[in-house]
Amino acid sequence: MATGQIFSRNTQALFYNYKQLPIQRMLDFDFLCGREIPSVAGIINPGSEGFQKLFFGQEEIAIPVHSTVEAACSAHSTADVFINFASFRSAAASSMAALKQPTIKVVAIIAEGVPELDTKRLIAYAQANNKVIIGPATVGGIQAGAFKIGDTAGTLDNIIQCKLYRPGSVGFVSKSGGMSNELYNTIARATDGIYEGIAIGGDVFPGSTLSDHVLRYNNIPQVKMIVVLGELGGKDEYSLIEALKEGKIQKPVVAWVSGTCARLFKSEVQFGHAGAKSGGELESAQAKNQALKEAGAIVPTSYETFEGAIKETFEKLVDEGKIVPIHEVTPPPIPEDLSTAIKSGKEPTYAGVPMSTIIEQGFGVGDVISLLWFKRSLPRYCTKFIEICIMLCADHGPCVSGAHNTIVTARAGKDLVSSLVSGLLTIGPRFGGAIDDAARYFKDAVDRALTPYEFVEGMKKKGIRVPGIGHRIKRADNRDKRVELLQEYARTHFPSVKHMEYAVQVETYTLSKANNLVLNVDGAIGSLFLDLLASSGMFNKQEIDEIVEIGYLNGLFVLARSIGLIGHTFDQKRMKQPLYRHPWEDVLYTK
Ligand code: Q5B
Repeated sequence: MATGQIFSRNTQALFYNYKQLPIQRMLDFDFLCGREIPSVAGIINPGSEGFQKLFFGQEEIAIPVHSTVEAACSAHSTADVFINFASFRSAAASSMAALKQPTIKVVAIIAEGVPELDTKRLIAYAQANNKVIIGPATVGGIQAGAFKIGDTAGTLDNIIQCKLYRPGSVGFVSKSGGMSNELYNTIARATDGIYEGIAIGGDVFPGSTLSDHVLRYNNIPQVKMIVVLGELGGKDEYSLIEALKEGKIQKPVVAWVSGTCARLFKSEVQFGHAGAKSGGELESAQAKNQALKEAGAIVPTSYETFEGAIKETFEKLVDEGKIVPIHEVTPPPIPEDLSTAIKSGKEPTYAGVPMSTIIEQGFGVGDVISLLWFKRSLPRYCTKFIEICIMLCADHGPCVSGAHNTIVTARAGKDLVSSLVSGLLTIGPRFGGAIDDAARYFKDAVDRALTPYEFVEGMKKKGIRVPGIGHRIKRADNRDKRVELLQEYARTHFPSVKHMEYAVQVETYTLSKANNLVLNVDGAIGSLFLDLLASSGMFNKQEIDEIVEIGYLNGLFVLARSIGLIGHTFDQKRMKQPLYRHPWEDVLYTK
């Protein structure tokens, strides 16, 4: 068991089993506390991957979803808390998987009914590996103003009432999660509030005990006094009593063990928790309260006088100057329904950048593309490059495949959208849609350090034409001006043009075979975009691989050529061109 702090304002958790409400409550709490980063780094939802949209304050965020514990831990190496919302059937296996991850230090198990043998195995593993388990059968815990587990402390209203958005001076531990909510309220009334509160859970074998947390609180300087709420059944409180007797706890402990009413029943009583049964005399609330008192804890005479005892202890510490009254802060107002608030009148944003900023700061369409496609603001030389691609690919005359289809469609009397779409549908591996494949193959060849000869001949053996090489009308002696302009811009502005230079070497080799095998506009954009991704410092390796794998780059040609195709549609309509019929002799047609 750890000896001090287990949470902070930077703590991030992995959340097992997607449950929207408790995750959103954690994020709302973060907002209330003014945290800078969300407390949930990732979600593990067995069998599915992707992202879940949630709100961090009024901002929409996408939390990554992973299909396994291992994948989540390797993607979020700084997340050290694992919040397990698995059912009692699968909680043990998933908790063990989490405990085995070196990055995970604390595992909170919410499920009730986890088999005791499984829990004992988890406890043994955690103890041997210096990890903390909170639960099973718990609501979790909270460090005020810093981090909260799942549904702990209930609604935002309750959190505000209990002043849990900022730290106080009291370390609190209880068995019951429901009663911990009650005590957060009581403590907020009687003192300056909670520093940390943990509900260890109501099972017979809790992953961490009351005394584990009390001993921890004893080592946390911000905790000035400790409040404990135990319950009848089991002997957990006795380890706390031993620690008190041995002088291991120097801070005042105010404790109450609930369940004194059990004596009113003639037979053994089982209360709500698996561990809360009257058992033998030693396990009775009366015996435990008496033993706690004898060991030096401050024990009231009844639950009703518990609050008074807490208040008195707190005030004594204030009088002694051991607690300096804290400076109150006002939490930010949280709209009751975040999604409604966002819909109603808030300025639209592109990847978090408000429209007004985009206009006021003179952003261009390249900036807008970088925000909407790549979800980040790229340096101006990159966004200018995107704009150059769009401008240079907007049109290549009326006779290229796409324009031809658009023109035929417009002349058949179809509307703008049909004409445009007809042209766009032509974009593919031979016409305009070779950018992604060019990037894929050039990247692979550069990564594997293939010579242009090895690369081109390797492609030939596989029967694949090199994407980005070859053109119907461009030749070695009739270069594509667009390619030259792109190369010139990149050579002047990019930190590195390694991939483009490789593509040029490939071109030198293919031109030795046929003089139309030039580096074409798709190949130039594909190779240069690899250089932009790799040398701008704005993308990590995984992101670059993802962009290349998903295939973002044909989007540049699609977007650009839409401009030209729309123009061709208008031209045909304006000039009232009749139905098109293709010359028979130009089509290979066999019966
Ligand atoms: N050969 C573009 O072919 C084209 C080869 C090759 C190795 C190659 C062809 C190709 C890769 C795809 C690509 C984008 C179909 C082009 C664009 C936008 C545009 C369009 C516009 C605009 C042209 C003759 C001989 C054969 C072939 C060999 C050809 N390409 N070998 N690697 N890449 N390129 N597409 O002229 O021995 O005789 O059998 O698929 O990058 O679309 O302006 O129109 O802005 O609108 O029809 O610029 O290169 O040549 O098929 O008769 O082949 O060369 O194996 O050898 P062609 P083919 P052999 S930019």
